[in-house]
Amino acid sequence: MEIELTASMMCADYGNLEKEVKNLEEGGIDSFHIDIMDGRYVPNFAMSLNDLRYIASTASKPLDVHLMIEHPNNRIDLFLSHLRKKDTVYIHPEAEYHPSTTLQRIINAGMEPGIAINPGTSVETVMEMLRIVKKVLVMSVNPGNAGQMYLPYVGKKITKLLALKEDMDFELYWDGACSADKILDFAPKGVKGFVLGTTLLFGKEKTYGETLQNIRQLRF
Ligand code: S6P
Ligand code: MG
Repeated sequence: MEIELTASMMCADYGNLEKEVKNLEEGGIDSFHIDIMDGRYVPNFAMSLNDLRYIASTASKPLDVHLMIEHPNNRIDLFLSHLRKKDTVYIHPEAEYHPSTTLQRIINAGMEPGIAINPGTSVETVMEMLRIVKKVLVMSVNPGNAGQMYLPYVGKKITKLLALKEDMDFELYWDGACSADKILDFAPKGVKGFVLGTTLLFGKEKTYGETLQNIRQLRF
């Protein structure tokens, strides 16, 4: 079973960002997760446009841009102009009056559109958008910070989404407090990819290559 592993770059060492990107790519990462925050939609500022621009200029693997900002439609071109066709842009439907318009702009620009679903957001409220996107990012922590605890009630929602994914033609991705036991549990059920942060990848004794290899050797 092939799973996609994405590095949450807000957890990287900013004093050595070029080296971090290089080590992650050499270690076998599949993509770079860029957490853009505005201090309004979420109570934090993590990464912003210049961080995205720098990583886009130095990385050869795709970017996975997670917009945690209010009304992304107002400023989406700023982000899209630095991205490539293989990159993904996730929006939070609650942050926009007309989220399907924003998703269409991402599609028109040639990028992959996605929606991010907060722990407190039900599947029913995003149902129509599941037909528009190919990627759904399920938040297993509240958006805003790395290093939080997994919220167990999200598991039931993942089960619901897994039952819909074939018919509605999307893949499911996991964001937040991702540990090896979560990958062992949810990858066989059909979760396609996992965002790796402080729980499993960053700030550890092991090199990125060792950690990523260990994950890929997990027996499902
Ligand atoms: C949270 C953000 C996530 C975190 C990631 C960090 O707002 O969207 O992408 O960066 O969850 O991973 P961890 O293992 O520290 O929770
Ligand atoms: Mg994220």
